[in-house]
Amino acid sequence: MNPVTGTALIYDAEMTNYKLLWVDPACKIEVPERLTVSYEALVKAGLADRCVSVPVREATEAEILLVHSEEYLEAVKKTPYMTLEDLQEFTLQYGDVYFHPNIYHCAKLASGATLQLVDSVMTGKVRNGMALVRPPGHHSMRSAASGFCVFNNVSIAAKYAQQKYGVKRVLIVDWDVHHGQGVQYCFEDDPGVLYFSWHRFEHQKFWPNLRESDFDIVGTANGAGFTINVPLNKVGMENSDYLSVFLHLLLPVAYEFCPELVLVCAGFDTAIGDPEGEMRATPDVFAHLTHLLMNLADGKVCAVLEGGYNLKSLPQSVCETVQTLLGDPLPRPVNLEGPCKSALESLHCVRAAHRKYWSCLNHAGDLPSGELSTKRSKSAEDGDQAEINEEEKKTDDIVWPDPPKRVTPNVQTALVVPDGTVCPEGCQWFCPSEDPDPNLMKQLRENSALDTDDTDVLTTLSSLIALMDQMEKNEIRSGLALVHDVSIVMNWVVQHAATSSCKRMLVVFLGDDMVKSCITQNGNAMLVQISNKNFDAETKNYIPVCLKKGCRDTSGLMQAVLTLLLPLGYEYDPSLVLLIRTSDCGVLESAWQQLTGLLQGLAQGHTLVVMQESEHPSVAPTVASLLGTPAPALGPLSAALSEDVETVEKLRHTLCHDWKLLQTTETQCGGDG
Ligand code: FKS
Ligand code: ZN
Repeated sequence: MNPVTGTALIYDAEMTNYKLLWVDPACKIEVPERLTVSYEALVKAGLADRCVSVPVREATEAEILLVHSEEYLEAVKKTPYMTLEDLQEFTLQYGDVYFHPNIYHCAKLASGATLQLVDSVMTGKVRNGMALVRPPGHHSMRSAASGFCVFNNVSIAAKYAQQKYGVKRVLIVDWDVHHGQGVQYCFEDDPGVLYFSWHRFEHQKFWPNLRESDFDIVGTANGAGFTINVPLNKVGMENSDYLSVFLHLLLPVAYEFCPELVLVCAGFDTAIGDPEGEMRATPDVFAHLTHLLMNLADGKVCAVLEGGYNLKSLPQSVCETVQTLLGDPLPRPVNLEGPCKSALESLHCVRAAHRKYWSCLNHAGDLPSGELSTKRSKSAEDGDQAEINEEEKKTDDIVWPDPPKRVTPNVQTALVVPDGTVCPEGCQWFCPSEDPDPNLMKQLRENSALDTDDTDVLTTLSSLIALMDQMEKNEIRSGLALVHDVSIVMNWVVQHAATSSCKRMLVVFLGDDMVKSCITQNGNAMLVQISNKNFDAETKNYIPVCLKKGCRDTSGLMQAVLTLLLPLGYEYDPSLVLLIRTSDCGVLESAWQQLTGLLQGLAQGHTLVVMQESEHPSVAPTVASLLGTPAPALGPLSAALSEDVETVEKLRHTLCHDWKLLQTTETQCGGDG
């Protein structure tokens, strides 16, 4: 069966046909242009054309009633016939929202568009997609409009997916800067919907000022543990803060949960320049957030627009999201110097509050004793806050560079494999653009470690080196080689990297061979080895991860990948990833595909996979992951072995002095270390 491909884009200009008709400072940022600039940016970037355009429709009453009460629906239904005065009065009963004679129509289209997206993805018409809608949805409640929202688009979609498609586990990722309390209330007791939200909170001083937005609100009854709130208590959060929360909290839990569908409340008021959020994440961070979700749920990711009020960062962020859904190489991650103190404090509190529900967090520390929570440092922070308030807060003046253009190389995946290997669809044999460099061949031949008679080995090595050079020049995205001896090849490749154009190489080695010797203190490579052998970490850039069953236990492996390898990789920011496995490393094919897929967020997708000759059956699945086919789901993960958890935690603890993205608490690194 061919994998599902394609990205749906759902938009209709009709949803720009309502606006605020009176003066209300709280609502003036929610303008029709939000939608037009976003759509136009997609058109201008050539992204809209590459998507499957799906028409909108109105949600039916029955669909709206999946979430809302009849009384509320009946009330909203009357708004098209109200006078301006009546509309204003009607609006008054709700908070920070406005009505307009055409908003009921638009709200039905916004919910209907979201359902069209879910249908397109669930029926396999497309793999994933985005709906650009207005009004947004995540604040609206069973019987109330709130925060520019009339009907709760994403909640309706989740109920619809449960009902129509029997989806048992839905993950809702709310990356909007506001807390989607409407979604939280809708599913608070439902273990079939995992709701994750980070939000500007400032110890409840920020709208919607709810006690139930704090980290210790985790869901009720059977739904306990299935609501995850990450209160952000300071403004100015950056890429590192968001990425840390994904790597150390959302993703481990999401993999344990194993969703069948991912819905994103995709608000971009979390981005730089936004007057509401006042955060500082650059638009390219959304490419990474999107990408990190795309190997869940067999790739079924539906992004639905919520907020976003800076008319420059909003369209940029929308483009980054859609371009990622389409499968283009990711931008190099930028500004990853580690999370701030306040983000770490929140992260720690959330992890502690959820440790009893999720085995991947079971080892997380306890909550700070005494008076709980992020409220502890409230008084300390009040000082800073006053300072910020004194300066005029002007988000309009903030400037940031345009996100770099994401160029797709002509060649997606090049193979260096023995004759007779089947070349899977979408990739091609590697033909070096130049003849092998005679000097290089001489060098290779002179190396005593090689059997010099073996011209095959020499040709393979010189091909690989040529391939790496072409990846470095961005002429080829990724590569895969089947070789006689992965350790020898790895040695050579790493040595070559030291003298080549490769800036930084991340080597990921799955297997028990002794390979550290090729890594030197001053080389330009970092080696992470996952095995069941206890190798010594002699140099800073050799990181041995010893798991009890090596790579055989998928839970342990995923914990190591998500909370150790990926944070290291993101902070190291390699220009090339060398991914190697020995034939006896024991990794399950699906876990290997997850690893391969997740690593595509690094080095703009420049991954060179090296495997043993005998592993030709793995070529097709590996190539698929390199090409962006979502890795198969791992099934709900059981707890990792406690020894493995301890190993990974210990490593994080020792390494977080040098690698700030490994931190999950303020004090982890001993402060004075
Ligand atoms: C003005 C206060 C405005 C209301 C904020 C509503 C945010 C709405 C949103 C949505 F996604 F729903 F659109 N307070 N300084 O961004 O969450
Ligand atoms: Zn928002």
